[in-house]
Amino acid sequence: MKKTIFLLLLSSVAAFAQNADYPIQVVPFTKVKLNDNFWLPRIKTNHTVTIPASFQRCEETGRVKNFEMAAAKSGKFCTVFPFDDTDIYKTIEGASFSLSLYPDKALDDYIDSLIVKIKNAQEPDGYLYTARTINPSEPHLWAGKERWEKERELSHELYNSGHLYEAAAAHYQATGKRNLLDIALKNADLVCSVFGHDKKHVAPGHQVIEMGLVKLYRITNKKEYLETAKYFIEERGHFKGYDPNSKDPWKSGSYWQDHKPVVEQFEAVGHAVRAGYLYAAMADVAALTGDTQFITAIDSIWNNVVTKKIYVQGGVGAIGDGERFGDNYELPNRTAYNETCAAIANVYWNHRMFLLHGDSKYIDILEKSLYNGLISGVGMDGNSFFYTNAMEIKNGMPHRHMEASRSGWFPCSCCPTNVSRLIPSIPGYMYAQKDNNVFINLFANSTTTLALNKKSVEIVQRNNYPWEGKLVFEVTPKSPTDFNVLIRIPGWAENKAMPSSLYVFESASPNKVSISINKKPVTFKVENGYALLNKTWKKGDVIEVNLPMEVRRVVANPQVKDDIGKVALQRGPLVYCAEWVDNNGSASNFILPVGTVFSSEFRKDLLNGVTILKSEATAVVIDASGQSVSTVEKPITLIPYYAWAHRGKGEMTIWFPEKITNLDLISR
Ligand code: FUB
Ligand code: ZN
Repeated sequence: MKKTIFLLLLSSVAAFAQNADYPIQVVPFTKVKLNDNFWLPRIKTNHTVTIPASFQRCEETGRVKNFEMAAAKSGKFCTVFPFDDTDIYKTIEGASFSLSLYPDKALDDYIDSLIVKIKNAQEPDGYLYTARTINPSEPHLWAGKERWEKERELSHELYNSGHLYEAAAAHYQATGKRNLLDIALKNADLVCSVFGHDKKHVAPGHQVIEMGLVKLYRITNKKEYLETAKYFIEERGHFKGYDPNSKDPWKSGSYWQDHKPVVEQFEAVGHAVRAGYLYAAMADVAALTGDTQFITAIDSIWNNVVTKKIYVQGGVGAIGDGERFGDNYELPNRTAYNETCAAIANVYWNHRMFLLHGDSKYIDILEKSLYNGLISGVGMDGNSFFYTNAMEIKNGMPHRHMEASRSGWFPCSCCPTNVSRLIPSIPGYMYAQKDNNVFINLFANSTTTLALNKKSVEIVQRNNYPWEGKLVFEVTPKSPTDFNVLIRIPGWAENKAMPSSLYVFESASPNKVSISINKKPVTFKVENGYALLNKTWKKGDVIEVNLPMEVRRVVANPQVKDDIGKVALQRGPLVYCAEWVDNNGSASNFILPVGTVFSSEFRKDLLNGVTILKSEATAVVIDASGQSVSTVEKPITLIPYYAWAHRGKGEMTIWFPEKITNLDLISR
C-alpha cells in the first residue's frame, strides 16, 4: 500500500516537475506605470468607453438576460450564438484588468452584480452554459440534446468554461475576491471529473479552456487542472471520424487542429483563433510540465507562420471561409480575413514563445501585430471595431467577408470583447525577468520597479515611440548593484523586416543602432536579439539607445503571388497604408518606383497624432471620356495602417506596384 502511494507520488512528480515554469518571468502589467501618449490614451479609452459599452451591449442584446433566464430555468435563449456568454466573461476580464489600473467602485459593484447572475445560472454540479440551462429540453441547436454531445464541433461548452476561468483568474487577482473564482473552480472540478484519458474523450471544439485551466492551476496549485489542460491538448488528432485525405478542413479535422496529434503538427492550419489559443496553451503546459515534444511542435509551427503565413501588418488567418490559415504563401490582399481575435491570439502565443526561449524574434512578431493588425481592430473612439482587417479596399467596395468601416458590435461579437481584455494588459508585455537579467521588450514612457540582485531597481523609460527612435532608460537601484539590462533591438532596426525571408527590406540601410551609457558611446553585444548591458548600476545611470527610423521599402517573398512586384512602406514598427481621404479620393492607382523618396512629418492634429509619410509618386489616371489611360506625377500621403478608416469609407492599400505590369480593365 505504502509502495503504491510512493509510486503514485513519484509518477506525478515525474509528470509535472515541481515548480517547473517558464524560464523567464513576466513583470506583471500592474507593476508598470505608463505615462505615454500612445498606449495610455488607449487604455483610458478602453476603461471609459469600451468596457462600459461592452457591458451595455451585453445587457441590450440579451446576453445578461440569458443568465437570468438560466437561473429561472424558464424562457428562450435570446441571442444568436451559444458562446455569447463569453462576451460577458471577456468584458469582466478586461474590466478586472482595468480595475487594477483605475479603482472604480461603481464598476466593481456592477461586476459583482453580474457575478451573482452568473452564480445563479450555474447548475448545482457546476455546469454553466445558458444555451442549455434555460431550457434543457430545447437547448440551442448547436448544443445537442445531451451535455457535451456536440462539444467537438459546435457547442462551445468548454470554450465558455475557458473564458469563465480566464475572467475569474483576472478578477481574483485584481480584487482578491473569490466570488467569480469559486464559480469557475466548481465548473473546472466538473470538467476535470468528466474528461480525461480514462474518462470521457473530446478535443474541445474551440480552444481556450486549456489556457484557462492553467490559470486556475497557477492560483490553486491543483494538479488536476494542469493534467486536464494537457489531456485536452493531447486528445487532438485521435477522432476516428475524419477523412485524412479530404481537402475540406471540416472533413479532415484541420479546421479544429484535430487532424493529427499535436506533437505531429508542424504547420499552422485551421481556424486561426483556435490555433493561436492552442499553441499558446501548448507553451504554457510545456513550461509547467517540461514536455519537450510540445515545444518541438510549436517551434516548427511558429517557423511556418513567420516564413509563410503572416501578413506584412502582422495579421494571421488569411482565409474567410473557415476563418483560417491558408496554404503556404497563400496571403491574398483583396480577401484577407485577418480576424482581430486571431491577432490577439498571436500576441498571446508569441509572448509565451518569448518566455520559453528568450529570443527577441518573438517580440518582433508581437510588436508587429500589436502596433498594426491588432489595434486596427479598434477605432480610436474605443467604440467601433473591425472583425476582419483588410489589406486593401478597392473602389470603396469591400470584398465578401471584408469590412471597409468599423462597427459598434457584431452578432458574433468575439472581437470587441477580446479587445477589451487585451488593451489594459499591454503594459505586461513590456518587461520580463530572469534572475539578474531584466528584458526590456517594448518601449513607452513608463516607470517600473523590480528586484534585481535582491535590490529594488526603478527603471524609467522616456521616449516618443513609435514616432521617434531615441529611447532613454534611467536605471535607479536603491544602492549600486550588478545586473544585466537586456534591451530588445527590434529586427526592423537591424535591416530585418521579419525574422524570416517572408518580407525583407528592399535595400540595406547603413544606419546602425547606437547605445550610450551616461552619454558615453558603448560597444555592445547582441544576444538573442537583445543588447546586453552589464555593469554595476548606480543611481543616475542613463542608457540612451538610438534606433534608426528611416522609411523602409518592404518586399515580399516572390512565392506570395499577390505581392509580386509590389512594395509596402514601414517606419519603425509601423506599417503604412494610403487611404483615399489623403489622396484625392483614391489609393489604388499609385505606382511607387524604386528610388521614391519619402519624407516623414509628425501631424499632431491628425488621427490623435501620427507621423505621416509623403512623396511624389506616379499615378495612373483615366481621362474624362474613359477612353485613355496615362500617368501623372502626384503627391502621395501615407498614414499608419492602424489608423485607417476613421474618416469615412473609401480606398485603402498597403501594397503598391513598383511598375505597371498589367491594367485590369474587366474586374471591379
Ligand atoms: O467561435 C467563437 C468565435 O467566434 C471564434 O473565435 C471567432 O472566430 C468567431 O467565429
Ligand atoms: Zn473575433
